[in-house]
Amino acid sequence: MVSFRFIHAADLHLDSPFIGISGLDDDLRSFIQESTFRALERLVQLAIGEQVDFIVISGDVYDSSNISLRAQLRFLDSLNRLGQEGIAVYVIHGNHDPLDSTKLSMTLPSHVHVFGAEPAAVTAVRRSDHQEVAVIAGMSYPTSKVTDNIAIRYPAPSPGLYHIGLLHANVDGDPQHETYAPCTKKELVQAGFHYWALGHIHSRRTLQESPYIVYPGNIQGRHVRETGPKGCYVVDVDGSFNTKLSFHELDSMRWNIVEAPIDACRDVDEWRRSLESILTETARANADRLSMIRVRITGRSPVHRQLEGGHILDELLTDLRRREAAKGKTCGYLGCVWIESFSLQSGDAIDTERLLAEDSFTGDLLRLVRKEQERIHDPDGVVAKGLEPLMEHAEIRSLLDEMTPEEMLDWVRRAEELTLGLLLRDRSREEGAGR
Ligand SMILES: [Mn+2]
Repeated sequence: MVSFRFIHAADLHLDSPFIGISGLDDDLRSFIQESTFRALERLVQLAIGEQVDFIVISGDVYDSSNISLRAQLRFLDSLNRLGQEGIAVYVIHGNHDPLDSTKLSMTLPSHVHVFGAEPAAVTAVRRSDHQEVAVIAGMSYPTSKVTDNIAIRYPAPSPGLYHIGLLHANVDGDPQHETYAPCTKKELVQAGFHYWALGHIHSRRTLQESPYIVYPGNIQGRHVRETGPKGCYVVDVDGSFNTKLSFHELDSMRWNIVEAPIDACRDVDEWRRSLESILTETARANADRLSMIRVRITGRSPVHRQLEGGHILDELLTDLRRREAAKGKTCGYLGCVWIESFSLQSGDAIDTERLLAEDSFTGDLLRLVRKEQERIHDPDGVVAKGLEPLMEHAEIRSLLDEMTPEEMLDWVRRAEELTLGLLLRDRSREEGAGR
């Protein structure tokens, strides 16, 4: 048996439209819309630089089943360049780009193998001497909704070669993602493959190391719920099938959530300066990419009241963006820090622990709110009941459905903060009047 090297990538989501990011000018918008292609470009360069024998792509090459010609041509161009280097490419399609997608039918070069709608296996060879090194099994989604367990239908491994399974699936039913091609980790282990090259879940995770069961994550984060480095794995397999993975970043724009606490700040300007130093630090640590940032304003101090009322945050946001947009035009946006939004989660200088223990209307209310925060998804809870009328509107419903539990919780916390503010203001007035 001989050693070889391959790249495992997934979820390229080429030509993601990046809608819903506000405040962008045309230049910055096109930089961002180019980012999935730039990540593909970096993937090609990595494959050539690392001299890999082949690449496997585990589904969702394209973002939408209405595939743009632009995305198809850019992908084809990359494939051709890999072909010139003798690097074979094995592809499955997933729920975003199933086989029945609308696209121009194109003849793909012979070094590219796209798996069909039934599980099948092909043999991969080493680039330098054409020795057979691996058996690659896979299946593309025929339509966007594959709800049966396809992994158990993959061809059984034969002795001798290293076995790689390409699978676009939700393994062990991660509730945060749509359940397509459901299967369990146990079933994958029992299949007898050496490496399950997964796609679908966009956060990078290794479910198991023996055999390897790996989600490399997508190659470019697309929104604030896809934070952190994005890229692919270079996988080295030695003559005894020992497998070694190394992660390589491919993203040119990275999503971050940073905290900017107000606790230690006496006034807004002091907080603004602390924010500036956070942004400077982020820029320094991310000199070769654009940083997209959601700033979570946390902590308790009188600064909260100033940030909440008026237009301070709006105006600060406009100014910081204007500055970065100007800088970006000279440096091509690499090293720039763009604030996606401020998320105000701070509060007044209130002792909530004391209020929670208090026998009063405010105490009762606070205890109720805390209880409801814990059962935020309970259909009988106050939050779900309160949202019921909104859920009857299709568009609002789809927006609400997209919210993460954390975002939902942020709303409730904010409601708590606003209510407490009003109640305590009234209380201090009454106390003032009674004196
Ligand atoms: Mn995907």
